[in-house]
Amino acid sequence: MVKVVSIGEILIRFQAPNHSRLSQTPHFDAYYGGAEANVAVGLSHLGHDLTLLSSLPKDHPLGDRAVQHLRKHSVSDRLILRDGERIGIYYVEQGFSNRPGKLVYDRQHSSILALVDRSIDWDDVYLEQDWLHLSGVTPAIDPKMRDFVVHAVKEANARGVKVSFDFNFRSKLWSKEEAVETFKTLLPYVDHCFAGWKDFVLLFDWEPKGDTMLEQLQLFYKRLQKEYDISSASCTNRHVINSSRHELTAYHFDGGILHEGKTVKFDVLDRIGGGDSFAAGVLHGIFSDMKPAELLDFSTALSALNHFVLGDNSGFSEEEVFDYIQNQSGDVSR
Ligand code: KDG
Repeated sequence: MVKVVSIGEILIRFQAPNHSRLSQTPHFDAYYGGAEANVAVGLSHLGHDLTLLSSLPKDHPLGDRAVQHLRKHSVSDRLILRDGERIGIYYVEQGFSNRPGKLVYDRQHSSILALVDRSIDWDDVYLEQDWLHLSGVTPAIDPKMRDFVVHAVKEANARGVKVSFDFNFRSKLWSKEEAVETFKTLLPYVDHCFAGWKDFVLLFDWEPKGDTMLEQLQLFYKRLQKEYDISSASCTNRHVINSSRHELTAYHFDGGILHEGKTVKFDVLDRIGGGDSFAAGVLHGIFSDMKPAELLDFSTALSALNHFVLGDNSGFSEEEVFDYIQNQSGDVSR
């Protein structure tokens, strides 16, 4: 069991049910999400000890409900401040066939910004912790969060706490230039990075060299290793056949070698949080000393499973993931 702190915002997703349109729906389904909280939930179900550092509004029923969400998944709320103005929300309209979905954020002035004004006791945050997980969503929320996140990774490094970072670029929250500047500041403190060469092409105006995806990724990860001393990295390459059928191949770079997973095709009920489940699967593989092939099978399967469940996080155990890898018939055992 590894002790992990994750830093990020818990958001409520209000989704127009049954593929109805946001502009027309008479009611919404509600789910609790947030990229880093999703990874925390995923890792907790895989047997690790998780704590989320965040803030939620005080004396607020939805803030209370978000705390219950963490507790239900055995993620510690020890580092959840009850402060700040409001809970962040996002609205989702699901696509169907070739009609694309829609996502609208409503998260300005949300409670997580209260973290910036507090003096955080980093000795307490990282007390007996092994690992910190972060993503590019948190520094994107507000310019004030950037320094906070950089400070958090430096404090982790100073205490020998390992750091994983998922680029998770959200173009609706910040510009490419802002993201690149922040990522370049953060990367030297990161041990494991979740990013693909497509992120590099988009964000760093990188000219891909090499003919195949594998060659391009290999060059990209070598560069991450050389310039930022990243020891391992992973990503998925997703091919969207249509909104309800996807194809996924995962890659993992470790010890200077790039490993490619098996390509899997699967039906999609809800794709949100699939990347966070992949990240939880990879981290679990690293924590459990899985060989690269097993780590890739495991994290790809966990990501696929997340697509079969409504909601941002799904909470599968290690046993359930291995069962799924061995028996993908979809039959119920009685
Ligand atoms: O990765 C899933 C997240 O994107 C979702 O839970 C909401 O954190 C979120 C965001 O900022 O998009």
